[in-house]
Amino acid sequence: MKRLIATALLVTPVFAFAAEGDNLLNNGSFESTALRSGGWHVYSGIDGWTVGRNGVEVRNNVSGSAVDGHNFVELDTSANSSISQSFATVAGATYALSFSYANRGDNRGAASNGLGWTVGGLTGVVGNNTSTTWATYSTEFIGTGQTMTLSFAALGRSDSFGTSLDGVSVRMLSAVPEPQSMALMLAGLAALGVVARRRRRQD
Ligand SMILES: [Ca+2]
Ligand SMILES: [Ca+2]
Repeated sequence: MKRLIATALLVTPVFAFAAEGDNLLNNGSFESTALRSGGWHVYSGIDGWTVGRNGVEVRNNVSGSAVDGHNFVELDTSANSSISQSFATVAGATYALSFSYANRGDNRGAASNGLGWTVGGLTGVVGNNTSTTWATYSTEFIGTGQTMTLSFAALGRSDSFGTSLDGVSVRMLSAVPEPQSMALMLAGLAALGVVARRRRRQD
């Protein structure tokens, strides 16, 4: 019986679909914009992202260094702005959101800084301080089965100095088992139970 339980435990993970998927976001590290090192520019549009009214400032190792690749962005451009990106989801699947943020060395104080984020009814604020060290924020959310949207917005005083953002990713952590697979798994476990009962009777 112990061996049967061990077998069941070995078999079960096959049906758990535990695998970290690719980044579902396009241009999550903001590398698709060609900028010379030390260059920066405010764009009304960049690959992958829907850009807010005041644009998005892409920087290549100026007023800070990218945490991933060469480029990163700031959303307090000439004034507070925002970016968002939508992606398809599987109902009930678990997704991991991760991104890095830091304040520029010449920041204008905590009241000028801060980055708000939102996805699927979850929301949060990071960077509303004076730290210039990149920090990574991670959380998980559940897919609705519909297209979901991840948004970032500059918070704090709108004064052209704000919190930097880089390395944004959304990955599927685990999908819900397909009904067929679930039926197969239950049938397998039931079969193991029958064998175990037979063995007990024989014992
Ligand atoms: Ca980057
Ligand atoms: Ca600001």
